[in-house]
This record gives sequence, structure tokens and C-alpha cells, in this order.
Amino acid sequence: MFALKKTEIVQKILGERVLPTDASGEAYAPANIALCKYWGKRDPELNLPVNGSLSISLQERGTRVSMAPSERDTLLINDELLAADDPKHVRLFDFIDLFRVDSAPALRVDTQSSIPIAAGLASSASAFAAVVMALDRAGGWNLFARELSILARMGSGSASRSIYHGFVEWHPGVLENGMDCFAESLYLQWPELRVGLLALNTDTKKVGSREGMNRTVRESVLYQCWPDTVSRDLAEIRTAVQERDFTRLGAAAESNACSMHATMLGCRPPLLYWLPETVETLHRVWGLRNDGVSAYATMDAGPNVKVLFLEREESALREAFPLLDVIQPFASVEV
Ligand code: 2P0
Repeated sequence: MFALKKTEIVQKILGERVLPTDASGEAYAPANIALCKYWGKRDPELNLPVNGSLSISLQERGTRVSMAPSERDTLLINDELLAADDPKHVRLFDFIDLFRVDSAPALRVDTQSSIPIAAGLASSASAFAAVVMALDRAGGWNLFARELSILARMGSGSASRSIYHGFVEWHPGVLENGMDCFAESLYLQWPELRVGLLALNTDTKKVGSREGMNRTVRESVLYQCWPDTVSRDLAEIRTAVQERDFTRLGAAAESNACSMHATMLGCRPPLLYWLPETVETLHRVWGLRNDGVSAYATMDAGPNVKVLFLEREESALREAFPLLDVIQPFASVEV
């Protein structure tokens, strides 16, 4: 049993503020890739993580959300209307209900995603972050970024990080109510950094990340090693980013991703998101490194690979992976 409910946290943050009957608002939030991963919760109701994590936001790749009063709750994803019993519709409006009191309107929510579906990237982080930011605008609440982060986290854990651009650290906190569990920008620029997305397989995965992490915590003896692994990797990744030490960053991020996947293998039955293409790609990245190309891989709850490298290696990476989708996290573009 967990003591606190999401509605109590929302009330604590909003106080007297409500969503007006004519609520309408629009916001954009970027997708993010964890360099040090979030894997496992200390409270599944509030999405409080076992460990801290550190990510890079993907600048113009993310989700734009606009909302306006409507006769009934409606969700459009990339112009496609979802049925009211579609799990995505249910999950989104269950979340929005946390913010609605008696007089609050039904809403039409339009989401436009610039994350290529083919990249197999989870879009829930940018979607829930953008929804919270759009609600903040619709209500004229002017919440602080860390309050938006706490609210977005209750929609999806990694959404806490998508409130910000650039490098972001999500603090796990120790409080039961999670008021010290929010993400913050590291306020660091690294214009030469690149993230390459490799879509290897885009079939719907059999085990979602939420179920995957809950199973790992419950079933895998190897999970006991995870908190110590993260303590080491998080400190190293934070320092590497501060010192713009790419080799150190890449090595620690790649090791952290592989360690996370290792914890999953300890489940019964084992949980393995990797496919033969994932392993083949890892070997190719390692082969490039042997040939002097500084590139590192990271993988999330799926078979696709993201490659970290610097601008000077871009042509070598594009040659090795012709389908690589190259993101510049620090490019100054309109989003
Ligand atoms: C991350 N992942 O740090 C890790 C690495 C997947 C692997 O955050 O249950 O969709 O909504 O809190 O945020 C994916 O998990 O899970 C995730 P919930 P979420 O990016």
C-alpha cells in the first residue's frame, strides 16, 4: 500500500488554481534519451524512481499538444481520431482528470509528434510533458518548471525530464510525497554533440517499459546491483558532461545501458528487448571504435539503438549507417 494518491499531489501543487471552463492552451516538449537510465520505481502510484537519471533532450523531435473545450473528450494523434476506449485515450484522460474539478470542461486534445514513429522511440515522455505545459497555459497557472516536472512525472516517469531542453538530471528524492523528486536542467551546452537514431525494428514490443521495469524489480536478483551501478555511472556521466569529456561520457552511458539490460536478463522468464540486429549494431559500433571512430551506443526498452558521437565523426557514422537519423540537441531551431 502506498500512502499518497496523485490527486493529493496535484492539489498540493495547484492550491486554489483550477482549469477554467474556457480552458485552451498549446505547448511543445522534446523527447529525451537517457544517458543514465531510469529503471525501477520506489512508488508505482507516483512514479517515484529507485534511482536518479540523466538525459539529453532531442530539441525539435518531440510532441506539440493543443487543447480546447469540446462537447466530449477527444484525442487526436497526428490527425488521427482515437476511439474513446483506446488505451491511449483512456490513459491520457485519466491523467487530465487529475486536474479537472466539477466545472472543468471536456477537452479536445490534438497531439502532433515530430518523433519518427519508425525510430521506435517512446513518445509518452514528450506527450505527457507537453500536456502538463498546455494545461498550465490553459489554466494560466504559471507553475515553476520543477512543479511541471513533478506533475509530468505522474503521467510517465521519463516525462519529468522532457520539461527541459539540453542535459537534464532527474533527482529520485527521498520524500514519500515525491515533492523532492523532479528533474532540472544542467544548464550546459555541448553544440558538437550528436545523437543518431537507428530504427532497426518497429514492431510493437511484447512487454512495455512499465511492465518490464516492474518485473525486473520483482523477479531479478541482478537488480540488487543496479542502484550501485547507477551511483557510479550517474556521477561519471555528470562529470563527463561538465568537462565535455566525450570518451568518458560515451563509455559510461554505453555501460549503463548494457547494465540495465543485464538486470532484465535475470527475470524469470528472462526479459530481453534486444534482437539480432541490436547485437549486430553494437558490434559494428565497437568495430568503428577499434578503427578510431569515437562512437558509443545506448538502448532503451526496445531493440533500437541510439548512437552518441561528436560532429567531427558525422560523415564516418553516416557512411557506416546510411539510415542514421542525426539529431543536434543544441541546434538553435524553432520548435
Ligand atoms: C529511461 N526508460 O530512463 C528509461 C530507460 C526505458 C529505459 O523511462 O512507467 O515510460 O511511465 O514511469 O517513463 C521508460 O519508462 O515509464 C523509461 P513509466 P516510462 O528513459
